[in-house]
Amino acid sequence: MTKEITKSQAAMEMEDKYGAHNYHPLPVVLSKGKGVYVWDTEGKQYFDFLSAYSAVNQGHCHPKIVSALQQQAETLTLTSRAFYNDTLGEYEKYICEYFGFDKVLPMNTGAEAVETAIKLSRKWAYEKKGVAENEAKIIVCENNFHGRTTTIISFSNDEDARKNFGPYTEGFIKIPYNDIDALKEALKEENVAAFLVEPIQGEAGVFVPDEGFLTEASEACKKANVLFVADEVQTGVARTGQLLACDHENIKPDMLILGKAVSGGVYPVSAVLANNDIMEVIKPGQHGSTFGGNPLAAKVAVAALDVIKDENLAENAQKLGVIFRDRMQKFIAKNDLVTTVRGKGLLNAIIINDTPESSTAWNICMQLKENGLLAKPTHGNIIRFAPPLVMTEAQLHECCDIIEKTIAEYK
Ligand code: IF1
Repeated sequence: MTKEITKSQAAMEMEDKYGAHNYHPLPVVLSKGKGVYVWDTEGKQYFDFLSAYSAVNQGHCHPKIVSALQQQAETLTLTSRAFYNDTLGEYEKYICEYFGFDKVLPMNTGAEAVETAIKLSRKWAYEKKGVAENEAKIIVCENNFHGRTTTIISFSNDEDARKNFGPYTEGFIKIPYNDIDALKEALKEENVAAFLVEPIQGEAGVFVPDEGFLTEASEACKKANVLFVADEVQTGVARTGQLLACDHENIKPDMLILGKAVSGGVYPVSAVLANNDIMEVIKPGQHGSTFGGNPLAAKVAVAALDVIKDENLAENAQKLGVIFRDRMQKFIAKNDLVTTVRGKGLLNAIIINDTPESSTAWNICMQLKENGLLAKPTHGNIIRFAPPLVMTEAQLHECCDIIEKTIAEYK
C-alpha cells in the first residue's frame, strides 16, 4: 500500500520538477483507461467526466480505433505531403461525405485547424470578395476559446491566456456572444471576411446560445457575404447529441473546424472542411504541416468516425443528456450549493453557488475524485461534466448518484 502511494506521488513530483507548470491538474495519476473508466496507479477506478476535454467521445482505448492505429503503425506512419500515400485520399473522401463538404484540409491540433480557418478566410476575402490587402477583419465573440497560438490568444479576453504574450495579431472584431444585434452591427463594417464562433462556448462554462441565434447569425453572414465559420473542435462529433452542434439548428457553416474526437483521442487529428469555392484559394506551398493527414491519422480518424455512427453515439448523447439535466434539475431544486445546470447532449456544466475566487468547486471535484468520478472546475465556480458517449443509462444513473451524494454531503 505505502509503495503504491509512493508511485503516484513520484509521478506527480516528476512532472512538477521536469515539466513546465502550464497546468494545475487534479492530484490523480492515471495509468489505464477503458470505455467510460480510467484507473489510477493504485488501481482505483473512476468514471471519466472530462473525456480529455471531449476528445475521448468514443470511450478510452476503443478496440476498433486502437486496432486501426496498430495495423497502420506496422505498415506506414508518415510520408509527409511531399508524396501521395494510399490512405489520405480515402480518409478525405470519407470525412467529406460524412460531413457534407467538397474538401478537407487535414491538420493535427485544434489550434492549428483554427489557424487554418483564419488563413483561409483571409485569403478568400482578398481573392474572392475583393477586400484590399491586409484589411480583412474577422468577427469573434467575447469569452471565446479557440486555442493557444499567438494569433488566437490575440483575440481572447482571458487574461491568463493573453497577458504578456503580445504584441498581438490585428484584424479581429470582438462582439458579445449570443448577441445577434451586435453581430449585425459588426457585419456593417467593411472588409469583414468571416464570423468565427463556437456553437456552444465550452471554456466559457458550457454557455448555450439562445435558440435561433446560430440560424440568424448564419443568415446575416450570408447576406453580408461573410463566411460563417464554426469551431466545433469541442462540440463536434456527437458530443452535444447531434453529429454537429450546428445540426441542432440545421445550419451549415461555410467552414467547419474539427479536432479532438475526430480521432477518439487516440492521436492528434484536426480538420477544416469547406466547399471548393473557398478551399481552392489555397495553392501548393501556401499552407501545410509535416504530420497533417499522415497515414496513421487517416486510418485512426476513419475508424473513430465509424464508431460514432456504428454505436449511435449522437443519439445516446442526446438521450443521456436529457436524463442527466433532468436529474440535476430535480436535485438542485432541493440543494443550495448548485444554482444551475446547463448544456446540450453530454456537454454539461453545473454552477456552484459561490464566488469564482472560492475553492468550493475545486474541493467538490476533489471529493468527487474520492467517490470515483473525475471532473475539473472551470472559471472557479463551474464544473464541466462531459463523460464518454459510450456510457449506458445505468452507468449514468450511478454517476448522478455519486454527484448528488458528493454535493449533498459537502461541507
Ligand atoms: C487546454 C477548455 C475544453 C476548443 C475549441 C479549439 C481548441 C479548443 C472550441 C484548441 C481546445 C481545450 C484545450 C485545453 C482546454 C480545452 C477546453 F477548457 F478550454 F474549454 F476543451 F473544454 N477550439 N480546448 O475547445 O484545440 O489545440 O487544444 O487541440 O488545455 O488548453 P487544441
